[in-house]
Amino acid sequence: MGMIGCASGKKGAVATEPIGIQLRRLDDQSQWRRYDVLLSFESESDRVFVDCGPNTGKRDTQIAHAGHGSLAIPAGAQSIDIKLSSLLRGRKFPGDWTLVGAYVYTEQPLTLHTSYLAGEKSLGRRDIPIPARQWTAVFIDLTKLDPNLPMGMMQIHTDGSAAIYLDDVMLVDNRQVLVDTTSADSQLEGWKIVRRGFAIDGDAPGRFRFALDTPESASNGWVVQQVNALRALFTSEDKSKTLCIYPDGRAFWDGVYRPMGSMEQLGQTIAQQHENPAEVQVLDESGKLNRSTPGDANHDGYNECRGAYQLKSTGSRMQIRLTPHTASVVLPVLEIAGLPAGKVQVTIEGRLVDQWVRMEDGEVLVVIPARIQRTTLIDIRVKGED
Ligand SMILES: [Ca+2]
Ligand SMILES: [Ca+2]
Repeated sequence: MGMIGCASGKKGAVATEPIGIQLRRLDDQSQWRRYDVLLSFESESDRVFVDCGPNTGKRDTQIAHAGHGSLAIPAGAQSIDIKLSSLLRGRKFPGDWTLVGAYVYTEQPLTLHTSYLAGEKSLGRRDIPIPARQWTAVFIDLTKLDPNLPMGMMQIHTDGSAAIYLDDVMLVDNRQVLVDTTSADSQLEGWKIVRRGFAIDGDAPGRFRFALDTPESASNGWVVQQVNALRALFTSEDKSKTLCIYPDGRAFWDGVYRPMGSMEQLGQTIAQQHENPAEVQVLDESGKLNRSTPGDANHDGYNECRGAYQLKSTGSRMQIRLTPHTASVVLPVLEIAGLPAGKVQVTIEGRLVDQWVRMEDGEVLVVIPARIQRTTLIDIRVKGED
């Protein structure tokens, strides 16, 4: 098979770099906390840990994900078994590792089916489309693995239509705490959101929990857009889908209010103010209501997808007047663009509010901790440096 010429551009990387750096460069794996390459196929001996049936794999030195070698598995192989129990003998598994997998390369597009096999149990089955001539990550989520199961193997099934190159069999710990305010001693309702394996888990202790699949484990999985002490915003692969969650349990699914937990106290009030948002007036030309944010279906300045009023400041101070259109407005959320850097001070009728965060894009998010029943003045100003 004369595939080598075509693939020359896809060879690993500059040979003098350590493999770890090559891996980081080849894939944007900034979320990984740590990883351990078990098989790099830089030596012949790595081959023995991979069983691909009667047509045994050969070490290839033309195509590599990192370093100089990979394992070339000829067309016709149906199953590629990576013998983790031998590889990891004597080690704790899965321990803190959240993913196990490898990188694969093929000359023709195909779909691989992966799973983890332990005794009679098969777990974490995934179908992974592999594009032609592109090293692709093939990983399995270990976070739901029963630690009492005997150690098994990772199995990759293929229809055998094309040769497959395998490199960098590895363990990964991708656990990432996105926010944890559960121990904060402020008046905020704390929560903790963690990404681990192919899931995002949220916990607002005593109030609600949620679990979201990431795109690796579900075609409509969720991607983190923004997570902070006051809000979490996710989008789905399908760009039109959004999910916005507040630590008090408010949640907006594509702009539809569907709270987490019971929300007995405020649920009905929030549902009403979501349907019929308050009127927001900006005073003294200190800024304006932004009626054109993505997710504001009717361009009234209240963004249904984020459950927040959208404002744009022209200077370091902004005054707004909020008038409920319902019996009361509870915990209104303001999102303010255009404020200069520095510490933000928010007051409502002269009373100081400390529920604000500066987001990555510089916008300021404020949750007004009040029930508003009449026209109310809110003052936002930036005071000096943070
Ligand atoms: Ca290699
Ligand atoms: Ca709107």
